[in-house]
Formats: sequence, C-alpha cells, structure tokens
Amino acid sequence: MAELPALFAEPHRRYDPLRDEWVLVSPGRTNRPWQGGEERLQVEQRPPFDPACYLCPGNTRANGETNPAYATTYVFTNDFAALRPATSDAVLEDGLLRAEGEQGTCRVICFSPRHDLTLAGMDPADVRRVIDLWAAQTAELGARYRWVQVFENRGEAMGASNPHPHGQVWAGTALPTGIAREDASQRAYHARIGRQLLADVAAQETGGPRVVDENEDWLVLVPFWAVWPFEVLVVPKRSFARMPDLDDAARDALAAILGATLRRYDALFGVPFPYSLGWHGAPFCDDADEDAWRLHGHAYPPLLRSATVRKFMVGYELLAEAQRDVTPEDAAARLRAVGSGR
Ligand code: H2U
Ligand code: ZN
Repeated sequence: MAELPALFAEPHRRYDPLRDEWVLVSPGRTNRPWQGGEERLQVEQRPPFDPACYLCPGNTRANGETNPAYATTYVFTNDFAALRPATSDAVLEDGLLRAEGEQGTCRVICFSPRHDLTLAGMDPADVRRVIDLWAAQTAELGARYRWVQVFENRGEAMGASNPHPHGQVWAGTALPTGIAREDASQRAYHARIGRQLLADVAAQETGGPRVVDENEDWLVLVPFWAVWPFEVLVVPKRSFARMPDLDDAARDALAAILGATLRRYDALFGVPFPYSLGWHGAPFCDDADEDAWRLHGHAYPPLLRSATVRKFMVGYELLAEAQRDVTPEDAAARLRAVGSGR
C-alpha cells in the first residue's frame, strides 16, 4: 500500500462529497485519559424464544395484536408509528416560520423468528431473505412515497428497544434533509463529470488503505470522510440505483459481505457491536435521477475505543463541525485485522 500523506498524522479536515460537508480529524487523541462514562456491557445469553418479547412468533404486542407463528421474516405496521398515511397535508407559511404536513408509514421488520440471533450470526441464506424483504418493502412503498428508509438500530446504545433481531422501514412524502443533500451531490457530480460519484469513490478506493472487505459485487470501506469511529460505506461495484434493482448474484454477494462485516464489528471489542445501519438509493420522486444515484449502505457504530467507551457527538460537533480521533485508515486496518469468521 502506498504511504499515507504526512498531513494525516496531524489535525486536518476532510471533505464528504456525498453530504457536502467537512469533518475534523485529530489523530492520536484517543490516548487522552478517560474518567468519563462507560457503556454498560450488553453480553447476555438470550433464549431462542422469549415469552416476554413483543417480536417473537405467537406473542402479543403492546397494542394487543398477536404475531403469527412466522417461520422466516415478519413485517407489521409500527404500533407507535412516527408517520401515518392519513394526516394533514396543510402548509403553514408565517414569515420565517414554515411547516408542512407529512404523510407516511412505519413498519417493523423481524429478521428471524429466533430471539437469540443477529444478522451477524444468521446463515447467508437467511440474510438473503432479509435483503429480499428490504427490496420488496422498498419497491412497494416507493410506489406511494418519495422516500423509503430501511434501517436497523442495534443495541441499547443505539436506542433499540428490544434485542430480537429486527429493523424498521419508514416511508414518507418528503425528501428528508440528509437525502436531499446526497441527491443534490450525486446529481451535480453526474451532470459535471458524466460518471456516478460513488462509482468514482469505489474506483479510487479499491485496493487502498480504507477498504475493509470486498467480493465480486461489493466494496466495504471506511469512507475517507467518516465521522463515526468505525463507520463503513457498503457500495456495489456495478451500477444499481435502488435495492429492488439488485440482481440475484448481487443479493447473494451482499448477504455474504454484510454478515462478514457485522461479524468484524462484533469481533472488534468482543461484544455485540451496537450500530445503526441503513440503505440509500434513488428517491421515488417523479424527476428522480437514477443515472446519478448508486445504491449504498451506511453503518454508524458509536463505539470508540472499547466495548464500554463510546464516541459522543457533543460540544464542538454540535456547535461547529463533526470531529473524529482515530483516522479512517486506522479504523479500516483494525476492522481488516479482526477477521470475519464465525
Ligand atoms: P427499535 O428497537 O429500533 O426501537 O424498533 C422497534 C419498534 O417496534 C419501535 O419503533 C415498535 C416500536 O414503536 N413496537 C411496536 O410496533 N409494537 C410493540 O408492541 C412494541 C414496539
Ligand atoms: Zn423475541
């Protein structure tokens, strides 16, 4: 591997071309003494079925509905949905004060009937089933809504309410702020250069110091501009605008590399690694630019230097700009080194 620029050993800023923003990188700061809070360790043995779990097959949820005896995956409308289909579409404009009604829907996706499994521990064939479901949900809701956000919050540190393997999908009529930024960046880059922004990122990063893993169809890397310590970007090597566009081969290859990446996470500090993981593809707007967009996944884990010390987005980050201590190159090297075995 080529030598890293000397700049990377000193405080410097890096540019995120997807979100059009900067991050401050301050290498070496993790050596500072730490007398602050530590996360509680979440290593508990879970049974395959928990009679008190509201996601296990056959159990009753908070609103009194009963889950079917599902054998693979199960989707239901969130009983405490943040978006609902039949809400006001009124618009308020009062000087600087603006508001608009937002319609949508929120669903919960159970990845497995097994309470004790995680995506990292599931067989590739079962992860493939989850990918197929993510794709189907995206296609179905994309017919009605402009944005479909598929995601998983895992672990108490990320606010997950239940250890049963599950994710969520939220769909809404507006283009959320972060997506609008990614949309504008990819459109502008494609219009200017004639290639996809993420195709060029993949081409430039392949074989480099920030790659964590790759297979025939996918590249997993710690982005040059990563904000979270062990953040990764999952990019297909071929051009797919949205998850439903993935062909059979790309879905199988994704099941393999996603499981492997999440096992690297778990191996890093020897604990079930908390994270938020989600997918971004071309929006379903009438004027969507499918040529500019490339589907990709973001994983944002909060842990910084052990199972118990997390990164906080506070002070300078909240008031000025995101900042990180471990360089993306160091993070990638550590994720490569831990391996992805079961
Ligand atoms: P999280 O673990 O990421 O919070 O997702 C679980 C979701 O499940 C959460 O959004 C919903 C919560 O609203 N839920 C139900 O829909 N029914 C229940 O009986 C409990 C939780
Ligand atoms: Zn359960």
